[in-house]
Amino acid sequence: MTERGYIAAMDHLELRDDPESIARDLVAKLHFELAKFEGVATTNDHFLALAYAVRDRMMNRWVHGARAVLENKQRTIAYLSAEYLIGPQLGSNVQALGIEDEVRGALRGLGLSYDELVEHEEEPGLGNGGLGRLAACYMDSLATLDISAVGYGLRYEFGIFDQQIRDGWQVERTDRWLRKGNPWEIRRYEIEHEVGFAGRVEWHEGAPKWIPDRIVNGVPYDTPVAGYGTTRTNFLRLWSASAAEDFDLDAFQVGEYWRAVDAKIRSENLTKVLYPNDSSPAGKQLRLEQEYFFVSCSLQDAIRLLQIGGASVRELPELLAIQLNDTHPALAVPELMRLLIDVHGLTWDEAWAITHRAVAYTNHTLLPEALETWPLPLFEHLLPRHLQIIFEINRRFLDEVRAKFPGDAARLRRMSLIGEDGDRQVRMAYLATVASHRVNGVAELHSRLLRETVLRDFAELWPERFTNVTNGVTPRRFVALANPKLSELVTEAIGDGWIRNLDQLRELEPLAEDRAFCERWAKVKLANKTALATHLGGRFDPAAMLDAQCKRIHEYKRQHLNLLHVITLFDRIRRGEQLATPRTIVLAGKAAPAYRAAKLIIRLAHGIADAIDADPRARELLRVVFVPDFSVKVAQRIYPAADLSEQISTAGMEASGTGNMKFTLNGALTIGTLDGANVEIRDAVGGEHFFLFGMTAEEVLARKRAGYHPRDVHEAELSRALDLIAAGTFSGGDRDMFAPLVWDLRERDPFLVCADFRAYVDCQRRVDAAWRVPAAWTRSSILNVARAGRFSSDRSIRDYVRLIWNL
Ligand code: NBG
Repeated sequence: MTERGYIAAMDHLELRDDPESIARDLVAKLHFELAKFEGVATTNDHFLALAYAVRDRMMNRWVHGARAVLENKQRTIAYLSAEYLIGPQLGSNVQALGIEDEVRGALRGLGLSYDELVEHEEEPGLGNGGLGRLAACYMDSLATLDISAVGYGLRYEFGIFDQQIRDGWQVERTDRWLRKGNPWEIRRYEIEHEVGFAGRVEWHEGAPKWIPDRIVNGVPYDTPVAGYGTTRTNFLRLWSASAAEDFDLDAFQVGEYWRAVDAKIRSENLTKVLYPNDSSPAGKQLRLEQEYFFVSCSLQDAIRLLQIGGASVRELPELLAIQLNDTHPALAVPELMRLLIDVHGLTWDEAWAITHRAVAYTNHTLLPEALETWPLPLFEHLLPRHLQIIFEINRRFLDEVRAKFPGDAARLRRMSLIGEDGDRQVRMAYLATVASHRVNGVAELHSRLLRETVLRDFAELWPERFTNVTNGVTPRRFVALANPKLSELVTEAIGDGWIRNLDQLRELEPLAEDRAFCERWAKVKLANKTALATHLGGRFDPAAMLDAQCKRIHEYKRQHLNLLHVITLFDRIRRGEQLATPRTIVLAGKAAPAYRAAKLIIRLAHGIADAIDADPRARELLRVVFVPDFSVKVAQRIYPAADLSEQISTAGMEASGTGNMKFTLNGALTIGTLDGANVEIRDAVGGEHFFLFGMTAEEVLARKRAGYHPRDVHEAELSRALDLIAAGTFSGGDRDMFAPLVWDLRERDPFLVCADFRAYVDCQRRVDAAWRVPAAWTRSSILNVARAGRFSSDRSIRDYVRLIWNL
């Protein structure tokens, strides 16, 4: 095609944003893309047609952004993450384009409802929780801050399971998110990368050559990520596995048709399903295959992009910053080394210098069971060449340690990339740390504990390598989109600059003293609560305090501590105490399918809800509502409605939390421990506007070291609560159902639920008292929002730029 012809044709492609043009385009999509007409078109057809019309309006920007990456004009961030929880896209894309009024107008003209189509969209659940959502917030901020970035990941055919509740139990259902089509993604047919598995390594004239015995192709699907208030549009590039050869011809010829397609099925299984973050990562070959597959595709792709732009691999660190989102992509280290040495012919030292300058690692957990290690035999079988490379990295690394700490054999053993405790394993966090030029935790406390505990030896060796970037959340989705009423009020008061510069919320501070403003603020909250109550079928009174805990169900997050408080309130009511503050306790979250204790906690929440419902006095004052199938979409409904945010993990265990920030930014007050980013939230909003309780991380450690046993906690209300559970009060008389839970709390209590019980319950009394002074509560709510600007993911990304990426 000639450039002249192209430009001339492009001239006619101008898409206008007035309602009439949008309506015309929508109908054209219905007709030309979907082959539907008025009368037979379903809601899904209308949704798809609108999505296509919106996507077209993103294309100009998108093509532009892709060109900037190709032309190597600035350093591009290659964000490597096994999870992206991006949420529904229609609303946020319309928001980024700034055409909501026009789209609403267009739909009105067609007799359709925008809200209904937004509600119709099924979100891609390509992540488990905070980690995946963080990646999505960062993609949003990168685009909004006009930074060139590609988010690399996996296109799971089935994302995180759908949670249903049957008789109070969690039941998992396959998440078939693609079954009605995905209008946002574009498959790139011209790009395909080969990824090898297993086989052997041969040496030719001193050079290693890996001969894999299985090849899987990676094909990319791109999803645009539009910046807000800028034309920058980056993209997510998610890899899907496709068989290298659709048929094994030999097998086909002997008539074994089933065997002919066997290889295809096996290859494509690779990206079938997201791992739902179960207790232990060991023994999961498919997971290791997924991790290698996505890392290899992504690095091959990044190098390809660089070369299209005319650069050589030696320039890689100038043009690319590779960020490892936890250790799931840590195989990027040996894979980049392999590509540079075996494929591009560099020496070890050259390759190592490039890798070290390009790669940085973010740690997201201190929990030992969540730190990835791979059994050596499995690793060697699947990735023989990579294991050689890791051995060589380890040999050189241990030499460095030996030079700095001569004669310290224990230290060498502790730091080795190959763990020797029991069976030998590859330690992925150590591998990532050794290769990276920067390692960060995700909140001040977490980064400190990382340096002092899990990575202590490494921090002693390379103190300058360690840094902190406190997590953040995007105000576009979690305030502007999720909470239009509050956003309107804020914008009316201080203008709309806060959406791109969240520190401007500070200007709300004086308004906390303004009676009229406070009243309007309280009205917005009530309206949001009413909307949630209606959505949930009117199961609670919006005037009651809405107390919410929404996150994955995990013992360290202590949903059971929350439930013990609810039981205590229930018990007090039954014993005739006058409860002055009515509460609705909203719980939401998924339990990993193999995590029995977590599933039992969900069952207990339902048992308590039923017991309260059955008691006429209790149900006047207390309500427990479990909202099933927590997702980004559900979260967007709950945050705006919450009065109280439960952030009650055992201190030292929650790396950061990001739900805590989302609740705060929507005007909820927090009851929380000094854990993760709670510490910084409390510092920011002020201690008098935050309900603090419980042991500190240091106290938790000391208590455990001193030999903690829950038996030593003497709390009458706690004993009563546990007795009620054990007696079958919440299980229709069944004394066995919750026995494991009660036993664990009485005999082990690894998360110190019993030890923190009294402090928690007393703190809840302070919450109740505060709630009874509505004016003061509202004032605190406003000040929480006004002072939480630093929890924008824009600030986090600026920190990454400054401390890690050197853009
Ligand atoms: C999670 C932490 C959260 C944190 C998110 C995002 C993992 C491994 N870690 O506290 O538990 O907010 O990461 O950093 O999912």
